[in-house]
Amino acid sequence: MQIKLIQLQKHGDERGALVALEENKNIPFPIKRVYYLFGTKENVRRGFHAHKKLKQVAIAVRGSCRFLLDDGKEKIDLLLDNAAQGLLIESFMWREMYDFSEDCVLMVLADDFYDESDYVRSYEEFIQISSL
Ligand code: T46
Repeated sequence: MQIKLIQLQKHGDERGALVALEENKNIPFPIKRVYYLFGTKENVRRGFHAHKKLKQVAIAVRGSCRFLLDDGKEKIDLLLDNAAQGLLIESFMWREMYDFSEDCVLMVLADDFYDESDYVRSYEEFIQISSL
């Protein structure tokens, strides 16, 4: 499985750093929604779903967390701990997020609005569909 980590250009100077996110440029889709997770409690694991169509880019803009990505054949576990790095999560990828640092702010850019019918929340169903 190929995982794409997007290296975001960091504009830094003596004042600090700035990263710009632009649709269809460094973010490879039109951005329709942005949400962020923060204040995640210790030992919490989130996600446990795949999306039928949705594509997203996740950025740990502060702190760190781990992602488990599973395409139904292979699992990849990675650490997000760099505000200048975006993890591209393609559609039909099972994801779990865990090991959130206390200060973690995980920002996610999505190519569509929130739609519960796009979620596959049963792992058995995910494996069944991904093996078709
Ligand atoms: C994903 C991972 C990385 C909304 O009302 N609007 C939204 O845009 C989102 C994302 C969620 N919600 C509501 C639905 C639930 O009542 O917020 C609540 C928590 O959502 P959920 O349990 O789906 O959160 P996670 O952390 O398991 O998953 C989220 C995203 O839902 C998902 O698309 O890929 O973060």
